[in-house]
Amino acid sequence: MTLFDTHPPSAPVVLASGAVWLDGFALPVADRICQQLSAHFVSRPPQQMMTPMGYPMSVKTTSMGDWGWVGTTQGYGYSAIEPATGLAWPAMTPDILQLAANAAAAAGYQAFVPDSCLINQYAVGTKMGLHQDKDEQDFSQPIVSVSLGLPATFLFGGPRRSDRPVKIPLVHGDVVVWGGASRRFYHGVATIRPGMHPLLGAQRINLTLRKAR
Ligand SMILES: O=C(O)CCC(=O)C(=O)O
Ligand SMILES: [Mn+2]
Repeated sequence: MTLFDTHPPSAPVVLASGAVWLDGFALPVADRICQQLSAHFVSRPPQQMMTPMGYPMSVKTTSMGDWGWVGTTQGYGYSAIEPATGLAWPAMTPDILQLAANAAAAAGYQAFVPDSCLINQYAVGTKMGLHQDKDEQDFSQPIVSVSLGLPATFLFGGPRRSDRPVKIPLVHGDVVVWGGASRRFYHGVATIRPGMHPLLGAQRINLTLRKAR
């Protein structure tokens, strides 16, 4: 099922209990955040993490904050150190922290203070399979997911992998927040189609903000 044939919807869209799509919520700060990301990429270029099965993930990732999400053949989890450089992750920028708190509040989650910002870089032709975010310690905290650059079809399912996902057409500046009853719902991203974004070119960038510890 496709939720909407045309973008944008007129108001925040409830996707499931505890899950909200905030259309264009990040637009006022998107330019600034894109500049901050390109500065971050100079010293911390996104890397292909590994799956436990020993395959490289198609999406490249880097992080900001106290904890960075890492994938190795030993498994998935959070690390205070970037594996490629042996360095601590740079702090989250104030703009990103504020956007996360504001989006969470708009979705009904007050006082959200993430300690991890995973930055996913999708080239054309890459995707992210259905999965649950379950490496965090406190599932009472929501997830804030910011989309920048090329459009993507976000797949938002249910508590079981077999639950049929809804297809959400995300564009630059959209934010999805999920928590509460849907905190561990399966989700993923369909293959990114060719295109050219005026600010970011032929890529999509996703920020996934979480409280890891
Ligand atoms: O790119 C997205 O929109 C989702 C990313 C995601 O689910 C993840 O990194 O866990
Ligand atoms: Mn996820």
